[in-house]
Amino acid sequence: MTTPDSTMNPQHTKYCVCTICDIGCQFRAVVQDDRVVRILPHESPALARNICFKGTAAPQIHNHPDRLRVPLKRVGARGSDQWEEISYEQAMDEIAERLSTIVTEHGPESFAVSTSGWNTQTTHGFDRRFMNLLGSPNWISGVSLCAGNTAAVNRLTYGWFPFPDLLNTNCIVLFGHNPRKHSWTPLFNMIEAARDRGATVIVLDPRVSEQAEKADLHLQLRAGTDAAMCLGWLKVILDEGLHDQRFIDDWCVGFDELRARVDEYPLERVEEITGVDRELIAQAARIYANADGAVIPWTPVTDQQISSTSAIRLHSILRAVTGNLDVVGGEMLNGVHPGWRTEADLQLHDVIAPEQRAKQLGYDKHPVYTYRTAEMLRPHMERVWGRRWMDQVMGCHMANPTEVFRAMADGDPYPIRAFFTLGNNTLLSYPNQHQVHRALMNQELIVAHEIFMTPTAMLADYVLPGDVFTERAHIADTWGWGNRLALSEQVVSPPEQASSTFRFWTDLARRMGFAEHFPWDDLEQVLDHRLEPSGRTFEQFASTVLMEQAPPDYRKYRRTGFATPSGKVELRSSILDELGFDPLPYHREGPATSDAFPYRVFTGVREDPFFQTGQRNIGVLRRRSPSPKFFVHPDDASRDGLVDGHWARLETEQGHVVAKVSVRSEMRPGHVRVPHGWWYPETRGSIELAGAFLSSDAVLCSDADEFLDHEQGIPHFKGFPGRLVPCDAPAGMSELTLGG
Ligand SMILES: Nc1nc2c(c(=O)[nH]1)N[C@H]1C(S)=C(S)[C@@H](COP(=O)(O)OP(=O)(O)OC[C@H]3O[C@@H](n4cnc5c(=O)[nH]c(N)nc54)[C@H](O)[C@@H]3O)O[C@H]1N2
Ligand SMILES: Nc1nc2c(c(=O)[nH]1)N[C@H]1C(S)=C(S)[C@@H](COP(=O)(O)OP(=O)(O)OC[C@H]3O[C@@H](n4cnc5c(=O)[nH]c(N)nc54)[C@H](O)[C@@H]3O)O[C@H]1N2
Ligand code: SF4
Ligand SMILES: [Mo]
Repeated sequence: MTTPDSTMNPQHTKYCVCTICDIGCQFRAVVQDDRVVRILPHESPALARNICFKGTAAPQIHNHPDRLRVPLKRVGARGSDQWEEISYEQAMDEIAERLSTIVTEHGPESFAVSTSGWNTQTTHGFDRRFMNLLGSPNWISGVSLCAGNTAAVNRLTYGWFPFPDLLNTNCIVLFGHNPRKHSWTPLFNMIEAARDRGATVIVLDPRVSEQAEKADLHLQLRAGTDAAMCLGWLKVILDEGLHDQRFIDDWCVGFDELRARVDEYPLERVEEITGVDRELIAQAARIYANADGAVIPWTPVTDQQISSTSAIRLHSILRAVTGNLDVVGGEMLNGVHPGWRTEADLQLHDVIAPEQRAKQLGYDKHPVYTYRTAEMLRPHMERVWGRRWMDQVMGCHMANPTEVFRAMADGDPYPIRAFFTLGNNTLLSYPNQHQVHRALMNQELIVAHEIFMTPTAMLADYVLPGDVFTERAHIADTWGWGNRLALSEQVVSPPEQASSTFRFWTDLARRMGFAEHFPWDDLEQVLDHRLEPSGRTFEQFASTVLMEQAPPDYRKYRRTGFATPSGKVELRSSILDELGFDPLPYHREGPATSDAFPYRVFTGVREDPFFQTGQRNIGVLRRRSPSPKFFVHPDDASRDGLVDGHWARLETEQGHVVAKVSVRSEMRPGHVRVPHGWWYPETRGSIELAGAFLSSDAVLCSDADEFLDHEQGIPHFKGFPGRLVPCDAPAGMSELTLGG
């Protein structure tokens, strides 16, 4: 008897780098008849555990019946989700023509792009390249709220964004950061290994998170008070002489001024602000400062709060004054792989005219994350790192998202009329969703490059179907942050007319007069170009390397100095000073709670089955977490009549959303967690924009000036005032019946 299998072609296996989330595990894809049938762990025992159940669901995601396969053109009113199928060539011709008209009429700055870049893998270098040739500085990204802004702020202090040496460290400090078995698995595995080796783990979190539960010390601080906590740690460290005086004398500037600022934060004050016992604060600071090699890994919680710039700077300052910079077990200033051209090297930032750069929205008001600061750092970056425009974690010099959405919605200070979104669910991915919606509704041209029909794509004029990571060749380089290169092979063909963002930008650029700057015909040619400094082609790389990393080179600053104006670690930032901001770190209290809005609301606690706004349509994942949840403490729940498993409405001055109540003793009383990224793909066609406004945290978060960090213009997601009331399930919700 013939089994169905024996009639098929044999299976084969290749290596890919997963982009379902942004940590990029390398694993094996098993292929049969041009289809990924299964995902297997890495063969190397060191890497085999770096895989989660989202990664193994790649076949269900990539082969899902909802995958977009052909270009779509809007036929009904914007957002009505009515489309006609058109050819890729027609779509590209029309997009090029319409964009040219808008740019001619309103100037190149009237064109904005939003992308995150890690899932499309090829977007980032090429979109900026195109925009720089065109003359538009208005590029924004989700990394403005996640690591990209940490990178930019770290550079103010010591000219680079370091990578924690988790393999050798003796102490790990997690500010909220909570990697788990199915959330940033490789990082979770590294923390577990360090713990097994005897490293101390300190967690600061208003909740008893998974990491807090296992920690040696847990400081259950009030949300949004991380900067004050760091100032308290510094107070202990400096008062007790636990700092590295020699490193400070030789390599830091501004120590006396820092000391004076730190003295404004005695532990009584820090205890009052953070709600953590002063003895516990002192104990944690001592453990960190006394460890022989300690790290404060990057965390999103300080990227998303009102004192973000100060809090991130305080992490940098703690690293420096305790002598943990560029040492074994500390924070490594690696630079990039010497045999590799980064995305920044593709971007052509010297081509855009300086006066166009200065039109970047945010350049005047919130400059730290814009071209303005990057221009100030340029000679120092070149001196130390050999690159004028280093774009660590995808975006160190972008427009301020809030200002971009205001310009799109209201034409203030100038109109933005065309908006492209690639691999980003823009509507749900920034604060003030109602404003983002108005901004999108007010555009003449929106193009979305997507793999699924998201609420954002529903608002577009053209939706172009994207390929996925198994359908294109790539070398993953930790987005310009680390110096590791990992091979990702194309294993199957993309469906019908789906293609990469590289193809999109190239085809658009060639239609708009920039052909000579887009000479590469396919991704392998691009990879040949990027590998050229190493003397290898992509084919040679792919046949010899799965993953490689340049060897560590500690204390390089002794040869080069730091990439700051003084060449030293700037405890007092000369750049912040020149920009007119406080050059020393401080704590700023978020908007106060009141009788009307008694809770401190924070967004986050990522859910294992989903990455950000994605995968709510993938049955095998959604069944693990069918509905969004608010977390509240039992005392708060009983006072407010909230019942576990029942629906409630969370209201802020900005708006309201619904989710199910999850009563949890792990929560700090008075706090409520709202999840990020919820919409309901199963309601497409019955609820407007597939329920994009029902449960999305972005509806609640304000981007009014009093909610923004001064220096970067980052919104306060960690502890804004809100109230919870019981309510009925939202109307029109169908029974969950999802394929895949
Ligand atoms: N309100 C609010 N905003 C936030 C956050 C928050 O907590 N609240 N979190 C912030 C954080 S931490 C981050 S990292 C960012 C994340 O921002 P993003 O990384 O942009 O994540 P999403 O907004 O979910 O959008 C990703 C989209 O890419 C699509 N996609 C996936 N793979 C591919 C591909 O290969 N090609 C193409 N073309 N598309 C693909 C998915 O279908 C999905 O719609 O958001 C930030 N924004
Ligand atoms: N499965 C899965 N894994 C993911 C993601 C995903 O979407 N799904 N997303 C990835 C991405 S892009 C990111 S950025 C990371 C984010 O993942 P994490 O770094 O773990 O961040 P969150 O899950 O948002 O929240 C972490 C903790 O911060 C605490 N917290 C809230 N407010 C504060 C505060 O003000 N201060 C302090 N110190 N703590 C606070 C919360 O209680 C929570 O326990 O996860 C990554 N991993
Ligand atoms: S943690 Fe999971 S989703 Fe993220 S890259 Fe690894 S396998 Fe993919
Ligand atoms: Mo993130």
